[in-house]
This record gives sequence, C-alpha cells and structure tokens, in this order.
Amino acid sequence: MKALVTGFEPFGGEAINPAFEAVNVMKDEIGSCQVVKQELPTVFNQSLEVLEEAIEKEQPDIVICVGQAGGRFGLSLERVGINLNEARIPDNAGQQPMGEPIKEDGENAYFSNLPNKAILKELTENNIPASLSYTAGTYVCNHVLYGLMYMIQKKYTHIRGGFIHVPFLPEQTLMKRNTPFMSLDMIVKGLEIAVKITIDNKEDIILPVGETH
Ligand code: PCA
Repeated sequence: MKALVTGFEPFGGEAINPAFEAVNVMKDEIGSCQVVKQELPTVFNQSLEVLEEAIEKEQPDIVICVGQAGGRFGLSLERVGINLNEARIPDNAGQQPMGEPIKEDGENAYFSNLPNKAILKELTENNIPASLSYTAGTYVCNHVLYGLMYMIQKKYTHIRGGFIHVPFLPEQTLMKRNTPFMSLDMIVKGLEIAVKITIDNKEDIILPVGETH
C-alpha cells in the first residue's frame, strides 16, 4: 500500500508553511504502507497539475493533502471541497480569481472519502486537538481538495483522499497576538495517525458530530 501526502509551499508573507514542514519529516513507512511526500505550489491550477503528476508517478492508494490554516485551532479534517475559486489574496503566481468555478463540468461539491470520523476519534484519544470542518475556504486548499476529489470521481476511483488543515507553528505566532499554534511534533504525529487510521478503516465509523451553526 502507498500513501501520497502533500504540503504547500509558504504563501501570504509567511517564511514557512507548517504543512510541508510537517509532511517532510513524516515517517517514510507506516506499518506496511509506504509514505511518499510531495510539495505543492500555492498556485491555482498548477497545484493540481503537480498533484496529478505525483498520482500518475506514484500510483498511491491514499492521498492526503495538507495545508496551513493560520488562526485555526487544532487539526481540521476537511469534509467537503466546493466548486469555487475566490481569492482574497493573490496566489504565489499573482493570480486572484474572483468567483470562478474550478471545473466547468464538475459537481457543486465533492466530499472527502477519508474515514474522517475515525481519524478524529484517534486524534482525540491521543490528546491532539482536532475537529471536523465543513469549509476548506475558497483559496488554493479548497481548490486542491475539490480538484483531488474530482480526479478521484472521474479517474482514480480506487483512491481514498482528503484534506487536513493545520495551525501555525509556534515560531509563526511570535509577532501575532492571541493566535493558536501547534508544535511540529504534534502536527507530524497527527498526520501519521491520519494515514494509519485510513489504512485500517476502509469504511468510516458512526460518530455524533456536525455543527449546529
Ligand atoms: N493554505 C492555503 C493555501 C496553501 C495553504 O497551505 C489555504 O488554506 O487555502
């Protein structure tokens, strides 16, 4: 079995991106599953081209894309990607789409098919703050989650894939007030748990989750 785990390059004026910092130091093997890592450009379209090249090259069974969600608390297990590019800030190539669909022939939204509830349970049992999230935003991370699930739906139907947003690293918050962060070790452990639980759970578990507002 093989898992492809991706992390983005820094964006938005940050010197580092905790997503790739963490992905880069994950174990290369989890049980009998090989873990391959790929950096993605924080650029609309190009990020999906690099992702698809990596899928073609590695032929993974599992794809987990990871991005920074500065200001969020804990790991966010993203459940849904929407067909919308809406950029508050330009991407790393200077593109700033405003209200365009990602795929003209795509559904309005696609759901992650990772066992996100089982992952949440295991993270919580390991004292790693995490929650299920129902929006990955409208920037490059949502673009990659939506694009990944579009590819899975159309072409790579055997792949299980999804997206995890991670908080800032402590060093990114030194000049920011009241901003949540998570240590690199904890993010890495959380991502390794996500891979392990995906290997172990072909189906997700039933758990009372969701949001009331
Ligand atoms: N986070 C951004 C894009 C790249 C990243 O790491 C986002 O949440 O869209």
